[in-house]
Amino acid sequence: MTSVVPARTETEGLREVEQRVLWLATAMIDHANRVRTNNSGLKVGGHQASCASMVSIMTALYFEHLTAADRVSVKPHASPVLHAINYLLGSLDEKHLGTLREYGGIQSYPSRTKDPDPADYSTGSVGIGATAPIWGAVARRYVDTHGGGSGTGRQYSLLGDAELDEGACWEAILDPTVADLGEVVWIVDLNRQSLDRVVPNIAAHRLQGMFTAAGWQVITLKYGQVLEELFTRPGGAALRERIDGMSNPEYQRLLRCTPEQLRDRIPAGDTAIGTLLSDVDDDTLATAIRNLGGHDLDALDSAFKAIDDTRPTVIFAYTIKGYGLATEGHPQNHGSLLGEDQMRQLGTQVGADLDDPWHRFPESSPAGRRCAETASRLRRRERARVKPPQLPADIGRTPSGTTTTQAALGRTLLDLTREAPEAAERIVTLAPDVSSTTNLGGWLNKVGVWSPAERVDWFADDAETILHWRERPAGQHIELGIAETNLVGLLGELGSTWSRWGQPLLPIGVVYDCFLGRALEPWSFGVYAGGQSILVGTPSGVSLAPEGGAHQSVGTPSIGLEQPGVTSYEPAFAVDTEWCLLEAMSQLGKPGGSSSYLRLSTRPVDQSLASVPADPAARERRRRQVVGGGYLLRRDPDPQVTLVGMGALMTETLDAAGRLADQGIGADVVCVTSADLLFRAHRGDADRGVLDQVLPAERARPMVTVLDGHPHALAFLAGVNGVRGAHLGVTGFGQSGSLDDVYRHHGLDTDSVIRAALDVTHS
Ligand SMILES: Cc1ncc(C[n+]2csc(CCOP(=O)(O)OP(=O)(O)O)c2C)c(N)n1
Ligand SMILES: [Mg+2]
Repeated sequence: MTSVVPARTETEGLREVEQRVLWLATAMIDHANRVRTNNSGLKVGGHQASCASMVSIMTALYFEHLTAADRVSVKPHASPVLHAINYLLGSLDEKHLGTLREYGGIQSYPSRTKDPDPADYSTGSVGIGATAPIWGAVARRYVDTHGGGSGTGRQYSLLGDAELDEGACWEAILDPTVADLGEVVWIVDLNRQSLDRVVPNIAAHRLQGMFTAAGWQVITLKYGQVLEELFTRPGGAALRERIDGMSNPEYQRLLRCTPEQLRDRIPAGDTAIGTLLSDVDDDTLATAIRNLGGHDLDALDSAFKAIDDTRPTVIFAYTIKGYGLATEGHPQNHGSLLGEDQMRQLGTQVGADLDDPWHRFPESSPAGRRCAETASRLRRRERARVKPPQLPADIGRTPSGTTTTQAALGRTLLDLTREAPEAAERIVTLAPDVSSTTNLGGWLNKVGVWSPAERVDWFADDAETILHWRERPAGQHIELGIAETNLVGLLGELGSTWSRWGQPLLPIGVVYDCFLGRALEPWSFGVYAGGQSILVGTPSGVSLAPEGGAHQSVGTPSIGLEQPGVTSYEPAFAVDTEWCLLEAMSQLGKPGGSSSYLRLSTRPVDQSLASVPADPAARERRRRQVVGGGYLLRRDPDPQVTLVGMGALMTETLDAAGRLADQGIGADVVCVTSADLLFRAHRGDADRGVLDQVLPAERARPMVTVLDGHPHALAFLAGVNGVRGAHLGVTGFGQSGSLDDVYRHHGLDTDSVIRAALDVTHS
């Protein structure tokens, strides 16, 4: 009979640290669910099994390999493992350990902004946290090539295997910039279980091939040293073949068998395997069958040492969900919790005490020393924060003639390079293959496309090339493939450089407004995680008429109004667009800052419809109203109706007011620039002042609201002064056609506005 030789790591305290991390993570969840008073009767929850499968990986990474310059994204359900490690490293106070999932306590999923201990990336939306370090790496390189200060270091992503089901992962892996990011390391916790099931055919070799094809280094940690040693014995090759060939569920079932059952099931009639196993004692057999590479600290050590930093690396670490716990390998263990007896049994197994669960290692013990050494290795130096640049509130131009809000975006960016060069240097624009169609061409020609290394522009001498694609490290536009999830992933990270490296950027991403929905969840998650950015949806609505129904956005004004952490604007005129953009930019890159969404249009609008006051004080008053949410654009001496328009439909709104006046029906006209800000004022979340100016109570009249989007977004305005309202907008999918055709189709043309006004005034 043979037994297991103690590994190097056991003599250096690492094994003890690993066991304590397992204990602390499990006990934190136990405390939250079983010990802490719970008056609501609602399940608190937590994921002991998901934690257990990541414990060895994180112990080996943090306590042996990580450096202070590295950053780590931890899979959502392993947050207690991160807290346990931070506690052992002295960066989380004991008082927090009993607060998991409590109001104001440590978070269910790692949170950069809410947890009291360091979490480099927020995770929780599977696939998004996993890809964040890729965008963190790009953002860091961008900062490095624009003044520096961000340093170097690996960007680790510790992800669950089922996260690879998410398209976000593959969108990111396939982006052409990513294959050059040697600092990116993904470690896949390959426990072959997702939330509901043991994944029958995870086909690791197929995944490996996909990463290889994308230019990644692939390292696979399948078996641990105990099994590897058995494979070298007579019958070992057959044993390996047998285990390799097993389905995942069959393997998982073995984890719940007695040694006697194992001796019966594993050989499956193969006498060589039977003989081999008969030479192994029960304990070794039980250890061997669960001896996977992702739980072998020495194997993990070798894998980390094998990472070459010339290209991204993925380590497939085979693990067992619930490793070391009574729930180990059970198909439904995702959310299952140990009972008191099982906790006591775990305590005995790992040398911990349920009645004194947060006990620390003595400082002089090998484990205590390892914790202290690791803490000192991982200590980060404080970074001084550069203040966001000074931005003008008003560049001072007054656009005339006919133009679009989309054109105003490009114009304003270009103007800033002349009028506020220091601020302009902090702007970085991003597009998922739509720079030219969203009017960024002029800006791109001026600032160039960003690339970590200079690239030859083979069309530089082609006189017929209007858009110059100069790729260089000083460039300020980042071009991505057509992947909106990547766009907002990078947007969030560029919007976090102020907090990570002390370098504020002003990131502006453009997307066709109809694809905002696709970008929304990851963008929202990025905003939740602290990224501050501007997202521009353009062109929008049905006003891109001939483009047709496939490209028309309907619900985005409501989305903008409802999205937390974001202020949304939908200006109608060029100068209003400039002011809103400058206001949005002034909110970026600082503690307490926020993001914005601008909904723009390609609809040409006569700028004289909203002539800007010439007097500087009156102009400034208008600007303040514009960035505050809206302004009273037309005052009738004897108003009978209030017409409220937004964005592209101001032309029809004003036209209707003129024709109503011709019929003797006076109409005030309000131009809304931000339904979001007006709603906040209406609700009492912001100063009501803007509403007193936009909809003064003494001028309250029946109201018609008009926008190129779902009418619901402006309908609340009738409630400001409690007037009767009619609400025009888009409620169905659309058609291609001329602007007139399309507006008529949706009941947004001037005639429809007039009819609605007559209806509400009972004229
Ligand atoms: C976008 C998204 N969809 C669904 C979920 C719910 N969810 C959380 S974890 C999980 C399964 C994760 O499995 P895996 O990544 O393999 O983690 P592990 O087995 O380590 O728990 C699911 C479906 C989520 N958090 N985010
Ligand atoms: Mg899994």
